Amino acid sequence: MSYFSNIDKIKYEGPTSTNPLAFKFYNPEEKVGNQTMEEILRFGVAYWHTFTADLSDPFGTGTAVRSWDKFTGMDLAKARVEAAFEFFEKLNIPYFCFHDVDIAPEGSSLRESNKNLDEIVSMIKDYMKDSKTKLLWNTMNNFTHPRFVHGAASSNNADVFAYSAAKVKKGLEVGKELGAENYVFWGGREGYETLLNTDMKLELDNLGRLFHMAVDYAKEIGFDAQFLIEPKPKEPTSHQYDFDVASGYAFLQHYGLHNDFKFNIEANHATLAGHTFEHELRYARIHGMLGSVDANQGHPLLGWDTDEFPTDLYATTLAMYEILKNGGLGRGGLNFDAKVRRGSFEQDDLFHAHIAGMDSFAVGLKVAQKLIDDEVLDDVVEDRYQSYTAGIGLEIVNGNTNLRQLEEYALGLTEIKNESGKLERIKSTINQYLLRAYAGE
Ligand code: XLS
Ligand code: NI
Ligand code: NI
Repeated sequence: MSYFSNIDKIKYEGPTSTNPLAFKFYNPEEKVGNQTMEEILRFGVAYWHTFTADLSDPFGTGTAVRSWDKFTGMDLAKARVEAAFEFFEKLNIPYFCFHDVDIAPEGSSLRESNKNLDEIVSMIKDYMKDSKTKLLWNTMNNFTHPRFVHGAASSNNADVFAYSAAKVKKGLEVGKELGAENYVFWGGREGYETLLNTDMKLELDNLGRLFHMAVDYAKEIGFDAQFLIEPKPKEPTSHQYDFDVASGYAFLQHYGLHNDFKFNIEANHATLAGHTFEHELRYARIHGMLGSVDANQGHPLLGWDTDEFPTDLYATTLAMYEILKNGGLGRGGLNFDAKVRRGSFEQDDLFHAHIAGMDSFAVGLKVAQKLIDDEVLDDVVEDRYQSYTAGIGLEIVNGNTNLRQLEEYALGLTEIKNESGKLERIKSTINQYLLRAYAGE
């Protein structure tokens, strides 16, 4: 049975194509540097937004029209798998990601939930045999059910900790079964509302304990995926423990987990934390912690996780700049943790949204590669930090000086001369690179 019978395989038709169901910039086989676009970008579809969500919001019920919604329960879960693999094939997407509850309904007990999961996982495994689409990562939803009201590993209730741990154990087994490249922890409710009733130290320690147990169990069963933490500053709790990359990195180092984890960085979470997307990518990159990306964008006027499909070419360019400078994403990828707007309820919108996101990152990739080839920003930065390449600057970075010597040096200075940061000139150059990419140059 076909769920997208009106849609053919999406092909690359080039920048002048007027076919809305074609890629204009994403050409999987095209080489950028010495790899193909497909190899560098490693796009993934988020199962929850694309096959499970109904587009409801806190003020309105679902609007999504989905041909698989005529089913319920396990039949619906199975129909979604069929629809998903048809979608993957038609979109020519190399990866997908899911939470346990996206693919299979929760049962009335943990045992029953696991049984439902096993059934769907084995169906997915069968579909994967005939598909090029692989599992970028899986995760467990330890935040939606009422039992997680006070958190999962950071709950005040030890039974909830145990339940969460049991779910993570299952998640690792599922990841192994399906050959996942990564395993993600997004701390959905790992945070707190108020300190008035919270033992922050115990909650953080327990979170560290669960991560250690996960690392140990993965080793025990021979699941060699890269572990990833996905920071987010707020929502649903007002204080999420994995606020951003910097605080997450401090947490990982404190608990001795930094060699076992990297970060899954989401654009909209970066902006919620008051950072730019590229700030988070840079912070992770320079510490060797950039693992994977949840590719989306926030609404500039709204202060929550709107999870829009990424279409801002400036943002995709600066993101790809960091990713290329990182030498790529390794086992990670660009997972579209993004949802069509509530008003975009038709099924075809799912294709249009992914095409928009894939084309936007393809443009970003090409422009970023050009900026790197021409050393545009390298030259700017090199020039700006010249003072550290000789004289007193070189002494400072080589660790050859101290406060006494620096005082002596400073006392001898008659004038300190700074130079312009030339921000507007740099932005103008980036615009020029973007516009030349549109022109196909
Ligand atoms: C929510 C998160 C979530 C994670 C996976 O804001 O982005 O979707 O990516 O649990
Ligand atoms: Ni995410
Ligand atoms: Ni998010």
